[in-house]
Amino acid sequence: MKETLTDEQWRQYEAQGYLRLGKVLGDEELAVIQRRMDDIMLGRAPLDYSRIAMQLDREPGTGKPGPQTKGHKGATLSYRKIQDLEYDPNFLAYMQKPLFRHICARVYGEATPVACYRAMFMNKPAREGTPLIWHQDRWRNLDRDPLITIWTALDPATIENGCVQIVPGAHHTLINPSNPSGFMEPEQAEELTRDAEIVFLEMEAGECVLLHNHLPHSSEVNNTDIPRRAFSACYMDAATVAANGDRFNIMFGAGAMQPEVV
Ligand SMILES: O=C(O)CCC(=O)C(=O)O
Repeated sequence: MKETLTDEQWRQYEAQGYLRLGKVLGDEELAVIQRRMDDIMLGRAPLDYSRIAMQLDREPGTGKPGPQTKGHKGATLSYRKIQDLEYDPNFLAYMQKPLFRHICARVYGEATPVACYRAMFMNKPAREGTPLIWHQDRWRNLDRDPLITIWTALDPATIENGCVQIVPGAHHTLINPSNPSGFMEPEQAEELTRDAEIVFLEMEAGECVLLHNHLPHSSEVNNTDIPRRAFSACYMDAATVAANGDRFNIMFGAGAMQPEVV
């Protein structure tokens, strides 16, 4: 696995707002991460679950996604979103791969410490899943926008099981800047996609894509018996501060978290 990108790859990323990084997770590493993810959902990972935000894909009783709150919500593979995975040594070690360090250094500057805004499992359980409408990744509670996300397929991601869709090259403009989390109004999404060449990011398990956070993206439900598990890690300048004064866990640079001691 190469640990740097070429100038040509950077040119592609800057023009298109995304770059396929290929298979970053080897087969054995992938198997460990897949098992770990299922263990976390099933409540059998040796983790402090009070630090992990977990959201069910279908809340019993409502059939809708449940609240995104800390703590385990039951032994099931039907979680939609699990965040704070930097507290898991396997995921932290993965997030600190040299290739990702190289990408962060190029985007934020060699000497800039880099933090994680979110380390998130995003799942479309078999025959379930929740549509995610067109949006750009922004969080208005932060004093600046995080710029990049690295999205890793933990299962084959296909059109049928709800792979991520993007509009290449549309990351230079904010489409709905007044929405606190970058979600678009239906008419904005319609205008964006009407004549656009939508790219479906079909990927093999273990493959990664680098996404500019302002690249419009969305995803559909899973119409297959194969889950669509994925890990989405958003990296930002560690100087970023939230409106409530919170700072974030450091991935690269002084004070970086270490997998041996999380
Ligand atoms: O995994 C998905 O379907 C979309 C994830 C997403 O919006 C993100 O990683 O920012």
